[in-house]
Amino acid sequence: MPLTLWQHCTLATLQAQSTEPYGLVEDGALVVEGEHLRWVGRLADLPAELRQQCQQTNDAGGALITPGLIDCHTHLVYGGNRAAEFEQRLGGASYEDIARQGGGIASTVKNTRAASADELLQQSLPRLQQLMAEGVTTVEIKSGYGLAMAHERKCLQVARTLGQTQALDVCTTFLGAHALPPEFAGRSDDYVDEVLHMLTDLHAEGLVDAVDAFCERIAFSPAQTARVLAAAQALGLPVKLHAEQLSDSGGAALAASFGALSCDHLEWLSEDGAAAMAAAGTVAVLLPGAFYFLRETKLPPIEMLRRHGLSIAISTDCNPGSSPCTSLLLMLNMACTLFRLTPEEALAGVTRHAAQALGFKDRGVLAAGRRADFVLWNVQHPAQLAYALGANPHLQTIYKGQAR
Ligand code: DI6
Ligand code: FE
Repeated sequence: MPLTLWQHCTLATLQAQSTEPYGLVEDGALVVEGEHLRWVGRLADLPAELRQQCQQTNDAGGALITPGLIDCHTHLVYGGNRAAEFEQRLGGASYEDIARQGGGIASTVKNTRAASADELLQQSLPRLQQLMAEGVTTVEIKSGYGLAMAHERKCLQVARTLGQTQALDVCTTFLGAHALPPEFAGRSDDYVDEVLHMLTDLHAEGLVDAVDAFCERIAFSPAQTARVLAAAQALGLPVKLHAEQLSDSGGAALAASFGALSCDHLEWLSEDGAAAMAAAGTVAVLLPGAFYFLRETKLPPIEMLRRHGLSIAISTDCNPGSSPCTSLLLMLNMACTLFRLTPEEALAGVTRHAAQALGFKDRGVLAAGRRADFVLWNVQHPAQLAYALGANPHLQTIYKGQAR
């Protein structure tokens, strides 16, 4: 297979074992073989023999190169928008008030059900392209605005179509247990039965890569959540959980007991929850966009996450109600300014740790043998990626070894 050399660049490899911050390598070089990285290091250390085998040499023009960014938690396939609800909230109504009055997620469910697959695709594609314009090469997309077999199927199929037609990897997550649909009002246990039924069928159709639920007082109880996670486990599917976003319901410890890949939000996480996550190797996914957009004041317990040695990932949570956001770079900034993460932690949160939150071992760092997904940036230092607000210093994305 032909080899391609990239030189004249600084590498932020994000390798965990590096002694340099960000795994920085000055005067770096990458050798790409097919869809993978064959060699990563200082140009001066590139073995002459390997250099001779490179049929093509690309000058990166002094760019900073990072791994391709990974957005590990989105709900980007949905119909309509909730700008009117944004106005209501600015007038004083709370997110939970609106949800209880039948707005919130339920209003997006109405619009998502009314949209055809093609309409959903047309509405979702620009959001995906905005993420891609900032170097996203892997994205997770959840269902959860259909809440009935045909509509959950339609949303997951749209997500699959996006992955097949765009130059990035899409992982799907079934979030049937996102909210109670109106036709099941007062019958939440019956709806959980239906969620299990949908999961079985949609999994059999190859539409489900992982399973998530919203464990919250306005959504599903820990006992109901446990039923969903157990069903996923029985099918051999990895699980994730929206946990402790608005209250501490013990969801994180519950998800950890199922070996969850990640628990997400976590503003109200308890010490016991953090300990259970650490023991299970569960990633803590923080969503500063939702914190910001809902004007929350309860910060996720960052020091506690650090003390337990948890991997911290950062994501957009791209959704119409709590985080209508399609900029992972903006999330880097908010993770630092709002949550006091370091820029290095934030960047690891959208690369190495985001890969871990999706169960990928082949990406998220620049290292030999990993996927050749990387981004060239017009910055001198990786902290600049978290520092600037609203800038997009993206130059070029390489996905599976190919310019995108
Ligand atoms: N938590 C969230 O922040 C989103 N879903 C969830 O479980 C919000 C979804 C929405 O408001 O549409
Ligand atoms: Fe979410």
